[in-house]
Amino acid sequence: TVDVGMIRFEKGRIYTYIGEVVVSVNPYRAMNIYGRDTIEQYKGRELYERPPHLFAIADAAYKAMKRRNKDTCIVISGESGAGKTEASKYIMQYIAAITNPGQRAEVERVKNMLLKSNCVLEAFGNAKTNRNDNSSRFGKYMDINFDFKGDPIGGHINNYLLEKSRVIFQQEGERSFHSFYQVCSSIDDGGDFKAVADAMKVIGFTADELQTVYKVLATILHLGNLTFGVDGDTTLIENSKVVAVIGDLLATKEENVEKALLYRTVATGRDVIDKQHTAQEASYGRDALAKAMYERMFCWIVGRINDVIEVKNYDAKVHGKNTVIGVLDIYGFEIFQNNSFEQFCINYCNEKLQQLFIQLVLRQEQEEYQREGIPWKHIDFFNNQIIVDLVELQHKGIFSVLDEACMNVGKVTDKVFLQGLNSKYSVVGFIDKNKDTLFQDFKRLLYNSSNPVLKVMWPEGKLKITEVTKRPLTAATLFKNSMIALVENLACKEPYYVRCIKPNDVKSPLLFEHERCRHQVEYLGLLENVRVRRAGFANRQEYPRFLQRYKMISEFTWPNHDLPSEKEAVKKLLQGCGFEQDVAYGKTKVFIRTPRTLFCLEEQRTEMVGRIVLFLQKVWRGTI
Ligand code: AOV
Ligand code: MG
Repeated sequence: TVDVGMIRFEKGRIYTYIGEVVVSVNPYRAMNIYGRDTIEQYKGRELYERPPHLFAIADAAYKAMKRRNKDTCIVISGESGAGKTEASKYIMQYIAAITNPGQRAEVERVKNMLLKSNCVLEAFGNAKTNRNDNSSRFGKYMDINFDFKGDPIGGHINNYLLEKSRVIFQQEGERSFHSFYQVCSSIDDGGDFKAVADAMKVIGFTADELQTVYKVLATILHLGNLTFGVDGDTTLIENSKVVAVIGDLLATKEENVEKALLYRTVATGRDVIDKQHTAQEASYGRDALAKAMYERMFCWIVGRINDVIEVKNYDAKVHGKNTVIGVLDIYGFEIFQNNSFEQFCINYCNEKLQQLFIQLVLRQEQEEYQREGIPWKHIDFFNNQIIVDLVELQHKGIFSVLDEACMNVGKVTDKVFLQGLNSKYSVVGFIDKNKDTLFQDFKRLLYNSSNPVLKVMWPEGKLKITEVTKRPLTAATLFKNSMIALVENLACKEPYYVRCIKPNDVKSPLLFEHERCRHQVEYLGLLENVRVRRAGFANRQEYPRFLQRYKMISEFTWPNHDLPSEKEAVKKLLQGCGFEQDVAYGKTKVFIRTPRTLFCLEEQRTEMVGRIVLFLQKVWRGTI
């Protein structure tokens, strides 16, 4: 399998099928295979009629949605830098290109918004890591809604856990989110600044909203310069000029900023007092503020995009159900020098999706054979359910242990957590990151800003100190719940898979590291995937479609057949060609065991088509 992958990679054939799963190897160079002409070649075609391509899977998902009125989803997985985000963009471009033949203005508007949203979300949610220069630091699931004609009429984006700690800390060789460099116009980010600003304007962000975004970015940068000291019993801000600047940016008084940074208001019984932070607490608060402001702004941006792209004026009673294609592009599996809470969540997310892949690919296959009345023998899988359980099981799972550790205020530290958790991860910061505390004072500060855009980002700041009692859910619990909901959502759609492989660690278009690829093939479960397909049938096609395509290769079916059904006609055709041993006949589909048979059929077809054309030309010229 891996050797085949290598040969294909070296020939620039970056896509390969395992059944209906597309395996994609990152080429690390611009490929001339995404243009208009290629799109035309795949439009409306069946999977095996053209060389493997992302477009074919996008088309399959689209056709299933349109023909059978089914919700479908395209799940893109693979480790960091393997090419998921690029794939998701090509898929969206393809869908945009093949829809709306009538050029309806409203549909064009929606398509434009959906495509433009990518650039905005990448600016704010992606960053350079040591594995990928444009690494997604958030998970993204986008629904595209279609009307009864099969044209996009809207969409919705769900975002998952942004790696906000990047705002205050990056490992060596990494950067913060692209957006910061874009506003500072450093390196080659200056040009992107304009592109992102333009995209935001097109989407409908107002000038005030854009200004607020820049102000939040600037505030976060200034917060990074803020240092605290002590003078006797008093904690103080060492560079108080920065506070004035922040006050300005946040449209609030300088002294309010200072107070929120140095004190927290606590309710003791009925009394409300101001308690001074230690310098350490103040630094913690400053960092929490920077992270929270960024995360909140990111979610707000997603929300604003959703406002604009959400389906409007669609009456299901008149037009029938609007159907959906979901595209999932998450942060891929990653291991760094130091791995923390974020890597733990990201990798858990990948395990969760792997579990879904195992269940669905096996289930789909089994169901299909059952439905079609074809005998099936079970194939064993490595089931990663134990890993998922280890993380998410109630009471016993790592997330539960972590939550428990976080409940025991004061007593439990990261070290205590580690005692119950002998893992490869550095647990430093797990407790804090899971609790994800932001002092209420900051929420009130931002809510009370006279900048209305900033204010809407912080609605809970209107609560009085005595009203805030509920213990918020921890970051891990929120993430776990969102992953469970995501998987449930995907499971009720018809799934299509893209499995991305990263050929090397040096971003080279020339290097196919055998061992590295073998490892990915293994942990992605592709070997089992191949085994299941081999035990079963590589290809299946509905009888009418099959007949339509290959009828010219048999005297029994060309130009017409006189058999009682299309199924009988297909049988006769295949018997006549000597492929009887390699096929099985289901209720509605013919199953072909080896791809070889299919290629033979294709070859014969091509030859016959050539002969027919030649014949017709002769007839035309009157030489016959
Ligand atoms: P990822 O989404 O899988 O990683 P990307 O899609 O960002 O990975 O791909 C990483 C880089 O590989 C891109 O920036 C391109 O330079 C290159 N690349 C990927 N696919 C192609 C392609 N089809 N053609 C040409 N170049 C490509 V992460 O978000 O880090 O998990 O979290
Ligand atoms: Mg990505």
